[in-house]
Amino acid sequence: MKIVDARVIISSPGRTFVTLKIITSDGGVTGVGDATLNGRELAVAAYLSEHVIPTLIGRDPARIEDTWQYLYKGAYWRRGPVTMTAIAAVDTALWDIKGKVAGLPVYQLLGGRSREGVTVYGHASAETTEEVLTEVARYVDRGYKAVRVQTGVPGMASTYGVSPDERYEPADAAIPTENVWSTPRYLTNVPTVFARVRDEFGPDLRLLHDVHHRLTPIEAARLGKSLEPYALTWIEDPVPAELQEGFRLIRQHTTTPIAVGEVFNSIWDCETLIREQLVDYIRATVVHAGGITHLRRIFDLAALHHVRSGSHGATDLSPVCMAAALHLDIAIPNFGLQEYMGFPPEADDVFPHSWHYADGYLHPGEDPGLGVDINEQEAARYPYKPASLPINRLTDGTLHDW
Ligand code: GCO
Ligand code: MG
Repeated sequence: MKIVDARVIISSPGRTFVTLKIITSDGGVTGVGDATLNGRELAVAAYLSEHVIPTLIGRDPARIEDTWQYLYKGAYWRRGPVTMTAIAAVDTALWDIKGKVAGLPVYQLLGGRSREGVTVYGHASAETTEEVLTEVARYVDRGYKAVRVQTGVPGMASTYGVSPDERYEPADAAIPTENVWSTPRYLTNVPTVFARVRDEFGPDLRLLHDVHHRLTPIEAARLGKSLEPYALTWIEDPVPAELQEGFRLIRQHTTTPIAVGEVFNSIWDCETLIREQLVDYIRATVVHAGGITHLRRIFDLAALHHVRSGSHGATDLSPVCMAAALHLDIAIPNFGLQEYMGFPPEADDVFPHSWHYADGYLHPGEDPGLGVDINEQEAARYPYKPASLPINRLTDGTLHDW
């Protein structure tokens, strides 16, 4: 069996997704991989088309590990979001092919089921505390066991991650829009929000909060401390994570668990954090961290150090990535939680999938391979629409962390 062709499909069904499809010589067995890098989609598409696909033709698709090493070590320029997203797309598609050839869902190839379903968390966001209570209730009514809660910062015109729509779309314009941010106002407000939410919904509902990398370590320590009475499952991305050592300070001051990693591309981005047990959940995901092969390596390292998975699952990770994430989530021993924001209905049409939601859990389905495909005719109905993530400034105009 050989790879005879591969193509990159860019389509914007409600938002932009980049998909790699690999075609083999064997009776049309194909595999798909997500290659979406929000706001930088065409960079990955070019990397794949210009530099990767020509090297894939003629290769044996069964050699997943060797292909991974070939693309990682062979490029000389290791890591980085563009490279690792491209490698992830190839790796994911090859696992899809291997599953189809074996006649097994990918999770069976990863060691089989370790749990009955993948616990997910949904996103409750609203401008005010009063409104967000209604949003949380909507998730609870639909069976969610975990909810992420975000509100606007009082006095600020807009806040990232807060939207009147159920699915907030992070990339909202071709040229980045701007939000204004005040750390003091934010730090005063957040504990008041969680006091109300905990009071209203009782002790069992798992609550999460995303800081979007906006604090310094000492500010994050204060936030974690102030939230301790409300027993959050995690605070996410409390500080920018380029400096892994920064987490030591947060850790010394608070027992609120910490999640990090949606922007990580490789095991080297989280090696210190995991080895020193500075975080509780690692949020790296298939599409941005080198595919199933590499993410499995990260999760295995994490398992040695009491760190659990909590993979990113925003709308900009395609239904193909979600399928791959679920096969890993259901198989690994140290699964924690999976983010799930749902997809626009057009995206579900473009990507028919066997994974499904029921009563607080996602299930990968039993189809051979990943159980997801791209309907290219449908995809062609949604031409590429450029969109960028917003930026963030302090009240005096200083460009702030995202
Ligand atoms: C999350 C994320 C998203 C990201 C987005 C970037 O936790 O869901 O922070 O909101 O910002 O996926 O592309
Ligand atoms: Mg996040």
